[in-house]
Amino acid sequence: MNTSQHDDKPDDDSSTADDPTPDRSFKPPHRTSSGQLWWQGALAGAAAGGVALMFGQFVEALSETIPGLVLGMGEWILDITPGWAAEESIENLGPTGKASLLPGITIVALLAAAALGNASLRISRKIGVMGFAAFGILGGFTTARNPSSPALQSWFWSLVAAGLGIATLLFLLNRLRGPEEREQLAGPLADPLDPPTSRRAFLGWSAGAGAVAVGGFALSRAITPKSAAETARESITFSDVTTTTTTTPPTTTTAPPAAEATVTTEAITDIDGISSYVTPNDSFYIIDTALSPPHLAPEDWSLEIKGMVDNPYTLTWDELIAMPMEVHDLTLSCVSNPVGGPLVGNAQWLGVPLTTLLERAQVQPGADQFVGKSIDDWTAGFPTDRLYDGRTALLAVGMNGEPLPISHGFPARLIVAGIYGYVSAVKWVTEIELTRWDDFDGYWIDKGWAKLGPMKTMSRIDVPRHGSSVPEGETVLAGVAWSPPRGIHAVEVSVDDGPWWQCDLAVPGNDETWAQWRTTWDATPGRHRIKVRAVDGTDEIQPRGPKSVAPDGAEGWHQVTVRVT
Ligand SMILES: Nc1nc2c(c(=O)[nH]1)N[C@H]1C(S)=C(S)[C@@H](COP(=O)(O)O)O[C@H]1N2
Ligand SMILES: [Mo]
Repeated sequence: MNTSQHDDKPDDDSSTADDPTPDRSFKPPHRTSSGQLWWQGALAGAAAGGVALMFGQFVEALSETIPGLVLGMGEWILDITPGWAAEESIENLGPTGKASLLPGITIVALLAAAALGNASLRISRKIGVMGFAAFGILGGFTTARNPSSPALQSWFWSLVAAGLGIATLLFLLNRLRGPEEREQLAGPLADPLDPPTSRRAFLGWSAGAGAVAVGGFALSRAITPKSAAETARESITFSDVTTTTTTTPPTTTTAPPAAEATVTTEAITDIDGISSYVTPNDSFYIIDTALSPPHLAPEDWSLEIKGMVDNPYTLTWDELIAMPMEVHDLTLSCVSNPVGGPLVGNAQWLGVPLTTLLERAQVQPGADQFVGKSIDDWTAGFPTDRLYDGRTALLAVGMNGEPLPISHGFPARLIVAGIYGYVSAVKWVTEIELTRWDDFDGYWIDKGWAKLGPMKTMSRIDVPRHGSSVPEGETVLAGVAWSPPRGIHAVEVSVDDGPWWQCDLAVPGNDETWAQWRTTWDATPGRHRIKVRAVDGTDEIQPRGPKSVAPDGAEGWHQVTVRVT
């Protein structure tokens, strides 16, 4: 029909209409330039890849236990590259690296799919089919290897995703057939679209597939049901918990050695830009090796206390929250926090003292290491005698008046004053083992980090910010300083290597938290460098450094440069 559109190929109709067995092997549409071939194939491949990945997101959203294709891949990459960045950052990729891993995998997967689409169009569709099938197998492998995901279903849904990708790719490429081919396939009754119209149709279908991928991704986010852990967390109030301690925010100020502050507490705590005494849960730093945090419901949680103890036992959630608890303000820092960095926070923790748990277990002599292990097989250990020197050490269930957020270890974690998180603060903790110091090394130790991780004295300038401009005249300088469990005795600042002077301190209720400090400076025009250092509760000056974070924590006096106008 409509042969007028095929004037350039006058014998098209006759040759194909007479052929009872049309040749279905693909021939590249020679009428399109190779430039068009390049992007058309790539577009079809990327759209098909997007549809397959989107399907994986749906599986992740609806199953609760099967990771999506991207997450499965990310977990596998993290597992097969142990400590690949351990020399630079203790948290594998560091917080930003981890945040960009999943988007990075998505982009690489879409680029690979685009390359497959390109090759499918230029060389052979078999390449696209085989390539997508290979990705399906990789997806099956990576999603099924997670111990908490059902292997058979993970394999099945991953292969379905690959099949969807293949179907989408072939469908889109078929929109690109030239008229002669279409007629070869379907005979003279084929829909005789002109190449330009066909190309427009191809674009339309590809855009449609892309929209399905993007829309489906958004929808999979929206329909993700709450996990059992999230639902349980919302119903916990701790209203029946009895606490045997109380905490108070700072109410007095001091400026040692004068012991006489120049301002009220509010004049320190209310400064615009100073870190608040209590760090809100949603801005408390998060560091762990998990690509997505374990969702562990209290009814599925228990804590096994074992190893060198006379009375090993297992604690359930109901038993735990029936125990008398303590509440403590306590500052936690990551060993990879650089001087002036953000990986530190102060919170009010509710929990049971670890010594109470050990009393019941009856620790044997020689058990000089306390090891905690999490549901995701992460471990940390510290000397047992740290539990008996007076510092706070809790099996914590509450953070700032709420159940622990999922990402901070719900339903229970360890928290120990004055020891960096990597050797103490096990989140999602499910096991405590008493052992000998030489018999076990925690997760980060054989990756080159120090086995002992006492927190170093640190201070930070929050106000003014580094690189900011401040007006001439009296300028407020403010920040925080911490040295748990020794406490902060004084904070001093110096400008342009001039003399040090004492700051006002908002005095915290205990020595395990940070102290907010402030002072004023008569700013003169030009560029100036402001330095801070703290003096701890034993009158030791904060180490001058500078020393980088590996292997046992950064040292140095934080400084900011400002321009006074
Ligand atoms: N299960 C588990 N717990 C963990 C970690 C981890 O990787 N896995 N990281 C530790 C480290 S290095 C730090 S600094 C603290 C951080 O606790 P936060 O994320 O609640 O601030 O958690 C610790 N607990
Ligand atoms: Mo850490």
